[in-house]
Amino acid sequence: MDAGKKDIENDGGIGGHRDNSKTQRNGQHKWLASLENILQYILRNEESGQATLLVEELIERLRESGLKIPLTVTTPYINTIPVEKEPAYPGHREIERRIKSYVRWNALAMVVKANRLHPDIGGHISTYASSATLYEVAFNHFFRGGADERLADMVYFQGHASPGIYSRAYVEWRINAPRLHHFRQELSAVGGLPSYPHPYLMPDFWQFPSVSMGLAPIMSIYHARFVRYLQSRGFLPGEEPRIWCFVGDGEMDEPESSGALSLAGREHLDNLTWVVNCNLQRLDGPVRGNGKIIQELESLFRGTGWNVIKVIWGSDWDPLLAADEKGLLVKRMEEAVDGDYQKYSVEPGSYTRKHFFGKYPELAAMVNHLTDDQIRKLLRGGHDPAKVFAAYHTAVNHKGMPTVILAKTVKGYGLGEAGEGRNITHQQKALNERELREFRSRFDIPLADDEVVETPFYRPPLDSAETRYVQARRQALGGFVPERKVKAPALKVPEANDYSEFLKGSAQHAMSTTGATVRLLTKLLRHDEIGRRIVPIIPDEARTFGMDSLFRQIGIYSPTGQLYEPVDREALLYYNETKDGQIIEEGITEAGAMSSFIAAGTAYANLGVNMIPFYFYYSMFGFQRIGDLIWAAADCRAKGFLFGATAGRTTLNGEGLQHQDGHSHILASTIPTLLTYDPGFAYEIAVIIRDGLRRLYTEGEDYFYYLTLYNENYEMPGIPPGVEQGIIKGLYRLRAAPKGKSHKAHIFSSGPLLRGALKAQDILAEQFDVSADVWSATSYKLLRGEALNVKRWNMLHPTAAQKKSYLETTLQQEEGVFVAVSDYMKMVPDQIAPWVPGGLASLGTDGFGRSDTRANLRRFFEVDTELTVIAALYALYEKGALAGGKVEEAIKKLGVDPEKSHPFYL
Ligand SMILES: Cc1ncc(C[n+]2csc(CCOP(=O)(O)OP(=O)(O)O)c2C)c(N)n1
Ligand SMILES: [Mg+2]
Repeated sequence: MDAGKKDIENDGGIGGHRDNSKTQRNGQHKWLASLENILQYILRNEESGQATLLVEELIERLRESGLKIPLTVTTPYINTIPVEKEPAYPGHREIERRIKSYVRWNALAMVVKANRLHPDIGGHISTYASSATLYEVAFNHFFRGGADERLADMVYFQGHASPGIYSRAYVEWRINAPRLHHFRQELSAVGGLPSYPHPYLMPDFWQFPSVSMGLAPIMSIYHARFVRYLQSRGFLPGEEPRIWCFVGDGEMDEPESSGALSLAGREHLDNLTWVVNCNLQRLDGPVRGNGKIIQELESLFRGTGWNVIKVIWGSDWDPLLAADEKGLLVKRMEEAVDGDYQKYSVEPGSYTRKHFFGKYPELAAMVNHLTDDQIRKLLRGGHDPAKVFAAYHTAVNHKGMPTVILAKTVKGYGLGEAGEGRNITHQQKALNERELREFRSRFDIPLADDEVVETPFYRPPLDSAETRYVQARRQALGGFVPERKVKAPALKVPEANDYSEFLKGSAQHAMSTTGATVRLLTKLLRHDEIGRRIVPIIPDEARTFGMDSLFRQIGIYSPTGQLYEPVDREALLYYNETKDGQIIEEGITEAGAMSSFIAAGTAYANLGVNMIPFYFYYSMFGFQRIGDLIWAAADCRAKGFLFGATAGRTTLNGEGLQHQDGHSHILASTIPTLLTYDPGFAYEIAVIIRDGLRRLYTEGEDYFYYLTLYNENYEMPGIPPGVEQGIIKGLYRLRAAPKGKSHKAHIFSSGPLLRGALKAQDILAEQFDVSADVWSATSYKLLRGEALNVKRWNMLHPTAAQKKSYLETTLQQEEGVFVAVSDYMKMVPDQIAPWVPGGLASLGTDGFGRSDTRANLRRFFEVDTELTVIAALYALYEKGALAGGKVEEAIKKLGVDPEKSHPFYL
């Protein structure tokens, strides 16, 4: 470094200006000499890793001196790893090629067969056809398995490549032929195979769902980061697993794919390797027909701190590039756009000779010694095991940065006229006899012409050289991949008395359900067994939820600790970043926070350790914003607790249309394994969380929870006797009405609106001669689920003794009318209407939110105390128990304008 600096200084003026031509020439001469010195120095220091630093410093100083240095984030359109740096290939190339060919064949056969039997069943051939080498090199040499207590690598497979992954498992003798025969026929008696990677459907095989484009990329980044978090906190003492993510080049257009790249760069996640399969095509056509996706991605990744390895050209190109003294070949490679390259993959070699090489006579002359067929077969890098191996080898040994491998391939490679490089190839599922034979011959599958028609699966016998090779490689690498194994031992969760302060009420002290939950969390964090395992996750909203007290108590995770003196250092609750911090404070990324939830919530299966995510977020920015990731969490069998805070369309009062959530419970109700609750009191929350911890971490059930939390402060009552089961099941009588009235009604309510319902009870009794019981409906979703379950059983067993659901049993003796009111849309309580005797009249917050006071909003949405009273009276009128005039009188008396606008349409 010093020598380099000295040379620059001796020159006395890089970037300086000379004003006559003689001195200019002298200056140039000196510069060139200095440059040569620098170059020599750089080359001498290349191995020590100093070279990059030196070049960077040089550029920096040139810039400082005022020179306009062009920003270049791309490198030439050639392989990043020069031939002379490629390591020797450690495997048996010929055997590996045969194995790969069989995997290719079965992957194709399973799709063709399934579609022959069931023409609409779908499936994909061309994605795996383009990525077979990318996977096979990894299976034979890189993916580590989880035998011997070691943590297996976590691999996010490209979803549409799943036939290839099943086929690999078949060739490894892990899956049998009947299952391959039933690809996409999961409901068959033998148990088929799901279309795509779904841990929910194959919990001992797949680890991560990846087919909703963009989710796997972002999940993989947060997974790699979560592994570092666990290491920092002392949970993963052994060898670190690697996270691999295989992404489509079209998939890179999803915002989620690129949205978290800078996190991986910033946190130096060198345990993460991405492989972007750049087959230049997506579903409809080229990804960047008029440009070059590899170059575009290179600049994107480089700009966010990734190590980029381009694998563009196969070994056949090496001699051509070596002979390219004038740089014409590289120039032509850079000129051609992806649309051209796609064309070269479908046309004969003569076309490429004329249009690619032929543009410059000297370049054309360079391929005179090649036949058209040889030109056609010039391999792309992603199909060349030597190049792919070199890239993986470099990637896994690269320290301090995540690595992305941009591998150029051909979509539908090997399909020939049936689809290779064609725009239709993504959806190609049927090959005719001739096409099948050609594929068979191209990959030397040992099947006779007449056998090919039936597309039988093929795998070498158990004692064959190929099977032994496959098994030996996997054994050497520590077992099979993918494999999902639950190893985490059950936890001892807190006892009843740990919750007692939340059960006894807040004694005139007003607090919100959010505040109560944060207090409960603070308490649980101190618990011996589970305290350390809780992973609080917050996307920049801790102060809103009153969680800032946790900053100090357990620290915010930062891989670098705190390099600065925080401005609030003097305050008790200062912003405390530490290397072993427990809080994951994501910044403003709900998608990132949810990805952390998934990483933490699946640690019991993927990392052998039970972790308990508590993710607090603005409820409006949950299901609505990142619903697909929540769906993926369910698919992953993630466990943990989601807290939709600042919930309720009227309870979150000042924020208006884009913040006020009155429908997340509807969206949440679509997820089968999600247990949803809308609690109104601290004791309800304590009961739900206590039961949840037991179910998830002691009983080992694969569910997760959603609780809506509010910011309205009020006194928390103590728990009435005997209501725990009701809280958990979704409904219990909170306060019975005064007896001896002429009419009977019931009000179901939840969240903060419970208080309005209790007031309505008083008004109904005092002013309208109605005794109305108030019920807390903690979960309409769970009530409906159980009721449907019972009804279904009864329907299918009509002569057996008919069963009754909890809802039916609970309400069967009740008389009178039923109304429901919550801070959610009417459809939420309507879910249970079929089982409510005499039907249910629901009030709810249908419509766009407004910013105003709670009282005004509750009147506007017609969910306040007065409207609840009116709804009960009207229900009595509908039943014939009360005259219409009485209801009209009540409307007047209660000061409700009957001509007010309907909030849903306003
Ligand atoms: C979020 C989402 N949108 C759309 C799709 C439908 N889809 C499936 S594959 C595909 C094209 C994928 O192209 P690419 O990522 O380049 O993968 P390739 O098959 O070329 O490797 C599309 C649009 C999807 N699966 N997920
Ligand atoms: Mg593609």
